[in-house]
Amino acid sequence: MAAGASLTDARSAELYRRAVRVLPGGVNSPVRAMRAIGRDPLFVQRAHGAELIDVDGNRYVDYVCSWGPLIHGHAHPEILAAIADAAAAGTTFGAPTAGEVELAEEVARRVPSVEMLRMTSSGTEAAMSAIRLARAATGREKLLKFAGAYHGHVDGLLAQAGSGLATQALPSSPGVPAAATANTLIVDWNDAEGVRAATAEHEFAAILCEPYPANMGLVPPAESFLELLRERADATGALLVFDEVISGFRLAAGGAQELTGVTPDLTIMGKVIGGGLPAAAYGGPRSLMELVAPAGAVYQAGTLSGNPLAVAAGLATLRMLDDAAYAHLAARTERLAAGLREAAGDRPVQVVTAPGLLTVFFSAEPVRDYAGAQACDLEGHAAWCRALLARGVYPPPSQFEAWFPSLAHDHEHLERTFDAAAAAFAEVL
Ligand code: KE4
Repeated sequence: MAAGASLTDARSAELYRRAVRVLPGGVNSPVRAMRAIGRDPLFVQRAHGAELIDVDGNRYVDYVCSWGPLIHGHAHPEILAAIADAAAAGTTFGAPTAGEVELAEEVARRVPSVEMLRMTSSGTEAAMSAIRLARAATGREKLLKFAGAYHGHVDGLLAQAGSGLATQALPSSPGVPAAATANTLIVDWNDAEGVRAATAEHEFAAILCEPYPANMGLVPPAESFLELLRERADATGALLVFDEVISGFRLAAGGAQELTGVTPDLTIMGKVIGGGLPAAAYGGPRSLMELVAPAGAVYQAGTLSGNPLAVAAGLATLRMLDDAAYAHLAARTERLAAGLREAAGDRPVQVVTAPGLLTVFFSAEPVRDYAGAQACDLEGHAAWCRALLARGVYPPPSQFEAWFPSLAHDHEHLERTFDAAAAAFAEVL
């Protein structure tokens, strides 16, 4: 697609007209609607490797990659073959399979703090269940989370900060009863004093965080911040819960807890673990996980939990993630960041990166927390994303998300990205 070319999106537009009559906002998950960047969604026809092709035949270098699962890119032949082989043996049994044991053993090898896990079909379910387990294990009810962190759409986590520091949170969505968030308290990310005050005042069942938050855009933990969470959890009898749905198996083989050396009590996993099919999990030491039914009394269940096709895709995905893959992904992400910084020149933009993750904040100042992300030039970011789409690059359509480069993004994909980014910056800033 020539630089500056506008998108031909007639087929997407026609599908969207039909979609909004039968799907809320025309989509099955809000961010896909592209409302945050001021355009209607593009409907995907197919994808392979780092490339996405929409129903109008427009080709894109894809940096959403289904929001993280596709660390090997789209339609990887080994993953497709694993899914096909599993499907030939049946799609679901409602009974245990060897694959579920193998996947749990594979995860335990990569994430030593996860001696045992329970699979679910979504990250939301895994987060909800991990919180229930933490409450059962501690006999406490209160939960500390961080502003801007997203852990799925369970009622108690659809919460916004209360009126004052360390006061009970308020629902952030209609339909969430005040009672559901009354035990949730919210502190700003990277606010050490806020954490100290909240954990001095309240007895928490859990301190829950994305160790490398990517749902306010990518905002890495400040120096020693995760260590502080570990120390406050130990000092007060709370469990430290890492939501590694995004960071897990991406930042490193063992996720953020390997990269930082800070070990949580429970880990929430998703995305990569299912290799692009619906799968997630929560896990930790046997002493905690054996409280979960039927070993213990904490009830949690799921018809398709540990689905054989998702397990096959997850196993194929993890088994290809060796040290060389992580080194390659980290180097590729750094190259992407460097090229985007060069394309931005001296414009008020912050390119933040971690292995396999990146965010371009439209901000003159570094972003340290959710308020900083909210203060970005959201209109400028939206215009830049629209300009990237018109030039064949598909960025995450929100300032509060991360780019997900994959092992399929090669030199040519990055060069196309840099050319489009430079032209888009010139157009909007
Ligand atoms: P799911 O229920 O969507 O499988 O997982 C929820 C979840 C939990 N924890 C973290 C850290 C997450 O990022 C997510 C979901 N991530 C979003 C993207 N930021 C999924 C995209 C969407 O909602 O459509």
